[in-house]
Amino acid sequence: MKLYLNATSPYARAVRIAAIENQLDQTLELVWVDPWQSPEALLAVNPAAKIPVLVTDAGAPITETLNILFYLDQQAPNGPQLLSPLPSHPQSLTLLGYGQALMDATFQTVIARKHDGNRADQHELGQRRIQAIHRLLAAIDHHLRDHQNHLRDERHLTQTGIPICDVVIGIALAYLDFRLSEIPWRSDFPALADWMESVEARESFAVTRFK
Ligand SMILES: N[C@@H](CCC(=O)N[C@@H](CS)C(=O)NCC(=O)O)C(=O)O
Repeated sequence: MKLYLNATSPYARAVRIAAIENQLDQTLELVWVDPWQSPEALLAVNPAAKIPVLVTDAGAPITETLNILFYLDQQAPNGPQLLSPLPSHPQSLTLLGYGQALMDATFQTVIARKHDGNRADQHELGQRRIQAIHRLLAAIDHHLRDHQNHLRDERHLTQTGIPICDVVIGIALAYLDFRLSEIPWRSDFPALADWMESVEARESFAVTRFK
């Protein structure tokens, strides 16, 4: 399998982490590209000119991060590592959606600033994105604690895997630290900061750190 990626994309990092957690990273050839240059090799597999793209061994390009994560989980030699408690836990889907939205709002803020400077934040759309980030952090903090309690009750937390919602939320928070470090989410939400410490300690997070 081939993965088209760059080093600073939170979406591509989610795919790398899913590959490691599913023991598939050795089968993954990394193809480093700059999507903003629209290179021909990328356009050939994704007309949207976005990364990540996973090309399967049979040559099928898969785009959109969540699609790729679902595919990788199905390929895991020891069974799915990210999706296991998902079907019986709608809260996992709530958290996955909020985590994805946090990643999107943060990434769009970064890109808007890159193009329009800090005045991008003053426009109505910029304001909406920043407000969404703050609301999403509060909602994730609240729902994550609730979800952890449920999982603990049902002994899911004794599993060694990590749920897909934790991967996406962990990367969204790491991306906030990397690009919007002025948002003081750790002091606003100390329980979330504690949770993040255990997620960041995983090898899959450590070896894919943003740089
Ligand atoms: N919805 C997509 C978002 C992917 C995305 O926005 N990737 C960025 C890099 S972090 C990109 O390639 N941007 C290039 C562009 O928008 O032209 C996903 O979930 O994979």
